[in-house]
Amino acid sequence: MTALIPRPAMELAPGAVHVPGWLTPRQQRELVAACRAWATGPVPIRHTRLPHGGVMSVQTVCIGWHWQPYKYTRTAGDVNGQRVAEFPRWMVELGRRALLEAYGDESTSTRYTPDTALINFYDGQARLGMHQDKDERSTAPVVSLSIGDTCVFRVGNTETRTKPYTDIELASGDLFVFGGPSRYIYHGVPKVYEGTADPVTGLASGRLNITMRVTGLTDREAGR
Ligand SMILES: O=C(O)CCC(=O)C(=O)O
Repeated sequence: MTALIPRPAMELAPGAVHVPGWLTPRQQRELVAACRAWATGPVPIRHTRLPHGGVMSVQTVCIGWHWQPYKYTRTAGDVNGQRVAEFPRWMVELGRRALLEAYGDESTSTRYTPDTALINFYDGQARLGMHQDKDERSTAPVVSLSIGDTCVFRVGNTETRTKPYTDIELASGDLFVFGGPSRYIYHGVPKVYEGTADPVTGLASGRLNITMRVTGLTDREAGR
């Protein structure tokens, strides 16, 4: 067996922190099992339809709040009209631990209460173009967890979807947090390295990415 070389945590820009290998194999397996269940319903995983035609190559299922370009609702009007699954308490705790790991700030992490997660599945051909996560009313950090195939994750700037950017690899178990001055960085996934997943996670192929966010919305404001 080849010895794994530990990869150090790295701050790519103020507030944008990459923590390689943060999730244990067991946690990855549990997350894969949970995501597999959410992918079946109440709102099944789908290729999101874009407003001007076309569909995203990534498949997405949401919990807590349903995202579609460019809004959050409790029910999935663009899929089957059902209310999305609840955002579980254990996921809030996981988000808090992730934030503590990335920023080392106890008071910020204990107040962090994500209420939605976008769960993306990438097969070998799927990509995600450069975009900002800006449909949330809250400016709280985004916590991203990766499982399965390694990908190239493009970390851009807050002004433009083009250069300057830095390409890093996100492997199975990696944590990436972006908040503070980096909350609105453009980012994307230009490549997935097919077949690099370790089946020990329960994901035989493809890449799973979970981004936890704080919508800052209430049911009344969202109208549902
Ligand atoms: O797959 C990733 O690592 C990023 C996902 C992402 O940017 C998003 O869901 O908005």
